[in-house]
Amino acid sequence: MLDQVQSPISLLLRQRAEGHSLPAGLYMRPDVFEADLDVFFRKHWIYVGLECDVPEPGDATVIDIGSSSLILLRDDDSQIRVLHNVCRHRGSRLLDAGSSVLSKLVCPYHQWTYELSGELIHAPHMGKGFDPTCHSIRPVQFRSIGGLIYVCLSDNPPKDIDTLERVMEERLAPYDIRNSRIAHQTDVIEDGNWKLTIENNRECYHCAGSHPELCVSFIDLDFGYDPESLGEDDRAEAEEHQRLYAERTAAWEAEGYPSAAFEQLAGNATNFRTQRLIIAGAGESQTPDATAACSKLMGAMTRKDLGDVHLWGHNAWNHFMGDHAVTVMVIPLAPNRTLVRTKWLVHKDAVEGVDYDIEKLTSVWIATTDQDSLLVARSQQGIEDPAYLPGPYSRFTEGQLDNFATWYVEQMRAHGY
Ligand code: 3BY
Ligand code: FES
Ligand code: FE
Repeated sequence: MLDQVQSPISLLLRQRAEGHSLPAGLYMRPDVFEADLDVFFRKHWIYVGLECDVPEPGDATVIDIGSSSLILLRDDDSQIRVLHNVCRHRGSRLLDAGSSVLSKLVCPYHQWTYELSGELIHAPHMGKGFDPTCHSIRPVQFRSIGGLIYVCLSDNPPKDIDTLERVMEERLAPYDIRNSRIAHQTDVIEDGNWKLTIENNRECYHCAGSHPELCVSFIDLDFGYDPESLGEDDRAEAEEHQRLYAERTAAWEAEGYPSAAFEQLAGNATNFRTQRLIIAGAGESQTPDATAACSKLMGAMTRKDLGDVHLWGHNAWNHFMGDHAVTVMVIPLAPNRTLVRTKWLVHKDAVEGVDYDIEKLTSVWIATTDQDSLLVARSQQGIEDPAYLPGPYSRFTEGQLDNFATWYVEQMRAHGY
């Protein structure tokens, strides 16, 4: 029997029906995966880490994205640098995966030696005509936005990163993320396509059924609801929450804390949305009882009642609260494998066992991430079944998924697919 000829990616993109999830091939084909890496992880700005990943001069950490490998480091002058993990002699990787402390970058192959700035200072036996100044390690374009490191691997990065910078520097300033400390980190590898990880994060339709721990502190109403399908009591509660949102947002803004939703979700732009969310129950933090986990508040914060500054992009989601922050980066590993790296941040002087209990700090998002990981794997399995047909998004609770799928298709087309 002849092998079936694969349809071009462009046909899959054309087959996507408005308001519906994507055709199966877009979640599973290796050629689509390579195209995704090129468009969304090379040509767009992506979130890759934090200044506080490398708190001291000489600290370095490696971040792999597809066939690219980046070194995030702090140089001798305490400046953040992002360099390609590629030697300028014959291309050897300079550093292995993980974190290290360095005084110089020495290539393991022939010992070319670089300053932490990337400057080549030692290249034996290269002769008189050799100019080391032409062989610095290639820098990566990056921005530190409130201490969050965004990179773009293209020579022509979208300019509107300025908007993200303007909006988020102000919102993040009181939290002083640059000088916070990573109290805990987890890597979860989800058995699903990266778009399913992001889609899953952009709705809370599944929260009531899957996230008992998160639901103590998380109010999903801003994700929309269908008034027709709610009973009288639930409708009254929903309307009360909407009223509360309007009231709290206005009050926070009047006190000088930008809180209203700001989003940029269309066009050849850095895809992001931010809003200060109300924390439910005790109202302080995403912990098992919604009270603060850390008694030393973030940065210069003096209040625990400033909700949760939520920020998400196409490979990240973050929650900045009075006592701690949770920041998540998503990196595709294969068509059906995705790395979800979560970091819990506290004030740099907060001491475990004294100022916070690590279990209370981390348990909600550890549980939520494990639950989401199972949901993503189930979606991937169902989508790989030949019986799968793209299904309708709820226009009340899944509007952000429709936005994402639409943006995805438009961006693929804009980049020639
Ligand atoms: O909080 C988040 O990051 C997302 C939004 C709604 C569901 N999910 C938990
Ligand atoms: Fe790095 Fe030769 S490849 S020194
Ligand atoms: Fe979830």
